[in-house]
Amino acid sequence: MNDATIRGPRALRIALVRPPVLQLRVSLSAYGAILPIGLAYVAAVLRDAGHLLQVIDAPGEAMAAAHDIESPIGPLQMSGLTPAQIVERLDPATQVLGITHMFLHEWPTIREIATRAKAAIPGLVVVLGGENATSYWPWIFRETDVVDHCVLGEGERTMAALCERLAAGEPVAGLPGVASRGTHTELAPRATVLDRAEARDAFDAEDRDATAPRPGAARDTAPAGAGSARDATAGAAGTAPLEAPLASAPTLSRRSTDLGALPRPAWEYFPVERYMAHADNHGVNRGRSMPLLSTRGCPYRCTFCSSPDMWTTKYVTRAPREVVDEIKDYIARYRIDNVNFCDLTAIVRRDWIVEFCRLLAAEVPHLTWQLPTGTRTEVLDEEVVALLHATGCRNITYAPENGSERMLKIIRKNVLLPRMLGSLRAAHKAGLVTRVNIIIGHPKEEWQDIRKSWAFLVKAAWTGCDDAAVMIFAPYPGSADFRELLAAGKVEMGEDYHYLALARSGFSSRTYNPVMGTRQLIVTQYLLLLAFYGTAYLSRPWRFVHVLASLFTGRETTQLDQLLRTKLQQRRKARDGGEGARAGGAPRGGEPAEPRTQAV
Ligand code: B12
Ligand code: SF4
Repeated sequence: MNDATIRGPRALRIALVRPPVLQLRVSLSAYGAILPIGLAYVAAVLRDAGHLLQVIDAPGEAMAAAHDIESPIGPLQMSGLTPAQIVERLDPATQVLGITHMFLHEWPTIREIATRAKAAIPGLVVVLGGENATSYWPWIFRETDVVDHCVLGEGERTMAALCERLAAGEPVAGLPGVASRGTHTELAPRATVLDRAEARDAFDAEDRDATAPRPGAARDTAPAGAGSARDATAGAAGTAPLEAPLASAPTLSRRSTDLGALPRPAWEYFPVERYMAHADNHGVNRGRSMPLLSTRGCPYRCTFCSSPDMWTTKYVTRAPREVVDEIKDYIARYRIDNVNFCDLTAIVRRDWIVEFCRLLAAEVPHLTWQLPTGTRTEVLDEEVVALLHATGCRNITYAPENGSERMLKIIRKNVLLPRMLGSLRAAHKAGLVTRVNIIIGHPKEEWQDIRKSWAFLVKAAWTGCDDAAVMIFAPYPGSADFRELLAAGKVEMGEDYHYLALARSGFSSRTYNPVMGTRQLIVTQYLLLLAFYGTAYLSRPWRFVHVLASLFTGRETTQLDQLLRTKLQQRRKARDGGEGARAGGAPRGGEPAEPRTQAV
C-alpha cells in the first residue's frame, strides 16, 4: 500500500509544474508552448481551497531557452526550463508536487522531474494529472516508484479532495478518480484499462448529461452515448484476458455538470505576457490571444481518440453568457485581440452557437476567434457559418479524419462527407479560413481508402479549403485502437513508444498497418499534402503569394503561415537557445522569471 500521506495543517505547500515542450524539428507539426489551461483550472481550485501554491511553468518561464536532447526517434528540441532547473526552483518545503501530463511524449521528462524532486525533497508526494496520466498510469506505476498518485479524468475536484485527504493524514486509497501506487500497481495494465472503459460505459449510461445530442437531433451520426455505449469498447478490448479482479480498478470521480460553479483558470500564476509576446498560438497568430473552453467532453467515440476514456461521453456546455463574460474579462485584463477555443468539439448544438454569436455581436464587436481543434460540423450550414464570420470567427478546423466511408465506419467517425464538403464551401464563401484533418495508416486502412482520402482532399481544396493536416496514425493510450492493438500484441511499449505522437508527422514515424510500410506512409503523407496544396494554389494562385508575403509581414491567416513562422522560430531558438538556457531563460515580456507563490 502507498503510505504517501502527510500529517499536518490543512493548508499544504503545493507546487504545480508544467513540463518543458518537446518538438521534433523535422515534423510537420509546429505546435509550441500554449498557455496550459487545464493546469490553470486546477490551480484555481487549489488556490480557493487555501493552499500555498507555487507554479513552475517550464516553457513560460524560459521562452527563449531551447536545448537539443537525444531520444530514440532522434534529436528533439526541449523548450523551457530543464528538469534540473525546475527542481532547483522548487520550494524545499513543498509537500505535494502536481505535474500536468497531457502528452505521452512528456513521460520521460516528467519521470526525470519526479525522480529529481523526490531525491531533493524527502517525503514529497508526487501527483500527475492530465490526458496521458489518465490512460498511461498502469505503465507509469510499473516503470517507476517516484509517482504516488495519478488523477484520472477531470482534475479540479479530485485534486482538491486528494489534497484534503493528504492534509488530514487520511489514506487516499479508494478516492474516486485516483489511481495510487501500491494500491493499483499489481493490476495488469490491460485488465485495468478494460475495467475502466467498462466502468465508464456504465457511468455514462447512468449519468448522461442532458446537453448531449439526442437521437434525431441535428447530427451526422448518433454519438456513442445515444445508442450502445458498451460495444464501443467491447469490440476493442472485449477479447483481452482479464488478469485482475474488476473490483480492484480505480473508480471514477463524477464529472462536473455545472461548469459555471468552477473558478476560472488562475492565470495570475502564469506569465501570460510572455506567452503573448512569443505567440506560439494554437490557432494562427491573430494578435494577443487567450485559450478558452466553452464545453467539456465529447459525446462521440472515435476509436483512435482517448477522449471517451478521459472525459467519458458526457458533453457539458458552459452558458454562452459565462463564456462571453470571460472574454470580456480577458479584454479588460490582457487587452486580447483573439480567442482560441481548445474544446474537444465545440459546436454540437445550434441553439448554443446562435446565442453565443448574438452575445458576441452585441457586447464584443472587435474580437476575432478561432476553432483550431477540429470540431464537429453538423450544424455548420450556410446560415451558421455566416453568423460565425460576422461575429469575428476567422479560422475553423474540420475533422473528417478519412475520405473513405468504409474507414469512417471503422473508426466510428461516421461524418457525412458530402455534407462536410457543402459546409466547407459555405464557410469559404462566408470568408472563413478552413482546414481539414486526415489520418492515414490506421491498421484497418487499405490503399483504396487512401485513394478516397486523396480525392476528398482534392475536392476540399477545390471548394476553397485553405489548409490540410495529414497525420500518420498513432495508437494513443486510452483509445479503443490502442486497446485492440495491445491485446493483439502489436504495441511494443519500449522507450521509443513514448515519442509516438511526435513521430506521427516526422521521418521517424512507424506503421501499424499490415499493408502499408513506414516509408510508404511517409511518402503518402507528402503526396496527399502535395495534392491538396497543389490543387489549392492552382485553383487560387494568389494564395501562394499570400503565404510568402506572410513570412515578411508576419500577418498570418492560414495554418501554413503559422507552420512556416513557427518552424523559423524553432530554428532561431536552436541557434540562440544555448544563450537563453544559460540565462535561465531570459523573459521576453518583462515578467520576472521567478516562480510565483501565493500566501495562504
Ligand atoms: C488544446 C490541445 C493541444 C494544444 C496544446 C495545449 C497545451 N496547453 O499545451 C496544442 C495545439 C499545442 C496541441 C498539440 C499537440 N497535441 Co493536443 N490536444 C489538445 C486538446 C484538444 C485539448 C486539451 C485541453 O486543453 N483540454 C482542456 C483542459 C481543461 O483539460 P486538460 O488539459 O486535460 O486538464 C484537465 C485534466 O487533465 C486535469 N489535469 C491537467 N493537468 C493536471 C495536473 C494535475 C496535477 C492534476 C491533478 C490534474 C490535471 O485537470 C484539468 C481540468 O479538469 C487535447 C484533447 C483532449 N482530450 O484533451 C489534445 C491532445 C492532448 N493532443 C494530443 C496530441 C497527440 C498532440 C500533438 C502531439 C499532435 C501533433 N502530432 O502535433 C501535439 C503535441 C505538441 C507538443 N509538441 O507538445 C493528444 C495526446 C495523446 C497523448 N496521450 O499523447 C490529445 C489527447 C488528442 C487526442 N486524443 O489525440 N494539443
Ligand atoms: S475525435 Fe473528436 S469527435 Fe471523435 S471522440 Fe475524439 S473528440 Fe470526439
